[in-house]
Amino acid sequence: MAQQAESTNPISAVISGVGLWTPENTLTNVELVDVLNRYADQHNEAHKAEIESGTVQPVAKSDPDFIEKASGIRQRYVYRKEGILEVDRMRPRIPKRRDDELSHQAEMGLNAARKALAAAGIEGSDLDAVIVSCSYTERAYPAIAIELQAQLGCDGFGFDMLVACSAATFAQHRAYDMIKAGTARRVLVVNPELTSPQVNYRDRDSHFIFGDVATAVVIERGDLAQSAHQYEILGTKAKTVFSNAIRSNFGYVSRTQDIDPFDPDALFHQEGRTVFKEVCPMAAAHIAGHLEQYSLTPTDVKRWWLHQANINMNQLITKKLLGHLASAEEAPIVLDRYANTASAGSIIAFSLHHEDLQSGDYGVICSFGAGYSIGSLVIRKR
Ligand code: CO8
Repeated sequence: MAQQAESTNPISAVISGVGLWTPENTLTNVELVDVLNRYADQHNEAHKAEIESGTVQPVAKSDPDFIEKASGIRQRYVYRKEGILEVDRMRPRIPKRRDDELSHQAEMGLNAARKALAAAGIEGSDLDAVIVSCSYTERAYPAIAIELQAQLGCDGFGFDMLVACSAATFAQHRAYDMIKAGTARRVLVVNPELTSPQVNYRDRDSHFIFGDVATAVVIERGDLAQSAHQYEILGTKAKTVFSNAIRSNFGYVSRTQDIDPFDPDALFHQEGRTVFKEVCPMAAAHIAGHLEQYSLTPTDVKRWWLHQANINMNQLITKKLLGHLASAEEAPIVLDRYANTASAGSIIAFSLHHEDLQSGDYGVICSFGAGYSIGSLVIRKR
C-alpha cells in the first residue's frame, strides 16, 4: 500500500470541517403517494372518454412499497412542505423575498456554513473564498456565493457553480486546486440543494426521488488546520460524459420560447433504468482508477462516502469494487432518511460518518449523476 503519485507540491489541502443543515419538514413516501394517487383519480375520471379513445394518457399511480424497494428511500426533508400535498397545486409554496432580504438558498447555505466553520474552528473572516455549488441556483446573479460571503464577513471572492449531482465534489476539486496553487488558504464550499421546486410530484417515476438539504465543507492549507478531525486530500479526479438520460430543461431562454414552466419536460425527468445501467460501471471503474494513482486498492479503503441516489446502485458499485456487499460501516447509506439530495448526498454521509476513522485511514468521497458527471476525492485521516 505505497503512496506513489502523491503530489510533490509541499502544500497540502485538508478537509477540516463539515456542516449539515437539515430542514425541519419531512415528507414520507405514503404522503407523496397519497397525493399523486388522488391526482391520478381526478385526472383519469375527468378525462375518461379521451383516455378510452386513446387521445389522453392516464396518470399512473404510485406505490410506497415500490419506492422503498426500487430506491431505498423512506422519506425526505423539504425546505417548504406547504403546497406539495395540495392536489390542485403539488409544488412547494416558497414565498418571494425582497432584494434586501436574505435569499432562500443563502439562508440554507448559511446554516450549513456556520456548522462547517465551527467544526474547523475558524471564522468567516478567515476564509479567502466561498464557492456555492449545487444543482440549481434560484437566480443568475448576484451569485449566492457573494451573498454568503458578505454574510460571513469574508474579504475575498465567491462564485456559483452548477454541476448537478457532482456539484459538491467538483467544487471541492476547485478548492483543492486553489489551495495547492497558493491562490487561497481557506475555501468554504457550500451546497444548498433546493431540489423540490423542480420535482414533478405528478410523475410516479420521479416524484419520490429528491429531498432538500444544505452541506458545507472547509478546505484549508494543511499547516493552518487546527480542527479535531482533518482529512488530507491525496488527490481529485473528475470525469464527464454527455448524456440525455437525465434532463431539466427550464432555463432563462424559456421565456422566448413560450414554454410552460410546469410542463413535465421543463422539470426533472430521467430514464432511470438507463442511468442505473450506464453510471454504475462508469463509477466503479472511475474509483478503481483513482485509487490506483496512489497504489491503493479498494480493500485499502476504510470508508466510502458515495453519492446517494439509489441503494441498489451503491451496493452494485461497492460490490464491483470490494467483491462483497459493503456493510453500513464501510459505505454508509443516508438516502433512506434524506432521499437523493443531488450533490449533497455524499457530503451528508461524510458529515454523519467520519469522526470514528483513525489516523492513516483512507476514505473515498464520490458523486455520480446527471451530465453524466463523476467526481471523487481520495482522502486520508491525519
Ligand atoms: N410506483 C409504482 N410503480 C412504479 C413507480 C412508482 N412510483 N415508478 C415506476 N414504476 C413502474 C414502472 O413504470 C415500471 O413499470 P413497467 O415494468 O410496467 O414498465 C416498473 O415500475 C419498473 O420501473 P423501473 O424499471 O423504472 O424501476 P427501477 O427498478 O429502475 O427503479 C429508479 C427506478 C429508482 C428511478 C432507478 O432506476 C434508479 O434509481 N435509477 C438511477 C437514477 C439515478 O441515479 N438518477 C440520478 C438522478 S439525480 C441527478 O442526476 C441530479 C440531478 C439534479 C437534481 C434534480 C433535482 C430535481
